[in-house]
Amino acid sequence: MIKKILIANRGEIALRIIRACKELGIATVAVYSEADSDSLHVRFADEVVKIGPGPSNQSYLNIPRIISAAEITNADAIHPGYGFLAENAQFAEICESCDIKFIGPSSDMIANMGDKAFAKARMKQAKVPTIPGSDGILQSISDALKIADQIGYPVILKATAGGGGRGMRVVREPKELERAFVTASNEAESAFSNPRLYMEKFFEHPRHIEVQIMGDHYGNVVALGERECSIQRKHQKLIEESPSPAVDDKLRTKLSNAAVQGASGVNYESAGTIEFLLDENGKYYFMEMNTRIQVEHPVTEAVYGIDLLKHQILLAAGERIDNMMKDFKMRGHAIECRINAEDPDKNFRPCPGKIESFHVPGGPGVRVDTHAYAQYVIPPFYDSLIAKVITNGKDRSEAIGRMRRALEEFIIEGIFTTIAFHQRVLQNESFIKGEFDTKFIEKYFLNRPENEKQGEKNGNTK
Ligand code: MV4
Repeated sequence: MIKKILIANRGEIALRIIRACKELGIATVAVYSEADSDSLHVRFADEVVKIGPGPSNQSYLNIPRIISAAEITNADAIHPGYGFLAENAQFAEICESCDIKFIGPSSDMIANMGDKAFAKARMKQAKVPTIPGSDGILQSISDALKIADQIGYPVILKATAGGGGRGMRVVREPKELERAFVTASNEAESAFSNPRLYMEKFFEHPRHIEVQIMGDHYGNVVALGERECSIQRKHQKLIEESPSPAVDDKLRTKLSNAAVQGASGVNYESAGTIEFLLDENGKYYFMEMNTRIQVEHPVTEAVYGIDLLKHQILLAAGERIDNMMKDFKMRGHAIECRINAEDPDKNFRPCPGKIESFHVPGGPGVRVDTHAYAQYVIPPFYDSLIAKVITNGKDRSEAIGRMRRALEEFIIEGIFTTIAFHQRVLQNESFIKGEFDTKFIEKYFLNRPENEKQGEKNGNTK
């Protein structure tokens, strides 16, 4: 059994992990940077270790300091949360060799799924539908031209070491391909020290839908429904919901079976996510697998009435799926709005600083995950997520109504936030109808002059 967990993270997710540990009777160790002394994860942990200055590479990304903190405090496991070291195969491997349980899949699994072309090949082997494209890595520009010719333009070049939208180039005609190949490859080399690319047919208006899966150490995998993640800006998700308005029971069964088949096929254990692209005709294709607990996990928790963090920890301790996750059923609808310390009128520029007043919404069907409070100072070194508001209700319309009401109650003074922006999205007719794709925010809410008419019609009057 796991007795003490070190949380190698900060912010709301560190607090979320501490909460799960407390309910399981597991002791907690928080690590923190000099910029985070006043953060709530430091206040609520049983033990704390200061690991370095504010910048992440000297603190939350500093592997030796985190491992030392685990050894000093005798922690028997590390939870990496999301971001930072959560999908760093080398970190997981070091934990393994130090006999510290990394709460997540094996380092080999992280490395394999982190290689996007390889992950895709494994899913194809497991008979999960994949997007037409190259079989693995593109060997040369002439190879790329030949494959693009076969699948037809437009195509997209993706860095195999990328993911989450980094290192991609859309190519619409053969004459653009060489340049795109060279720039994408150079970008991938400097960002990930790996220039290798693969190619796919490019879909213009896809939805991004992901399936939550949980796997135990004995080969059992379950799927916990889908999350609709199409409402995003520059690959940063803004709103997620479950179920997806585009997924009916029949499609859900197909997506879930595909996700279980894929995850079982690679012998996946721990919490994970299979990302699918859903096209305009309702066809779905594997895109990427994420080997971590995700920011948006609460919408799945809300519709299933379960605690994914607790289950992830229990799975790491060797618990069996069938002992703990029997008879769960999706019920109602849940939505999450990510509240960022950003100014939507200034291109979502981050605005760290002091929160003067802070009042959190409540009432039926409302959950707020946050590490912030009145007088808290948001440090400039990290991402700008300050709170997640999750509402649920008997159906989508009740969940949306509750979200509007909750955001009205949410008072944050002293900094700019994305709350008002969310309120505008929640009033948009297409959003309300559930008719949107990954281009939605660009289409209605980014201040492009040609959008002005459409924008006004949809309440975008700022
Ligand atoms: C695509 C795609 C269209 N066709 N792949 C974005 C995140 C990463 N997981 C993969 N992504 C996409 N992959 C094919 N074959 C559209 C996206 C995509 C996107 C691409 C470029 C610019 C913005 C985008 C926003 C959402 C999804």
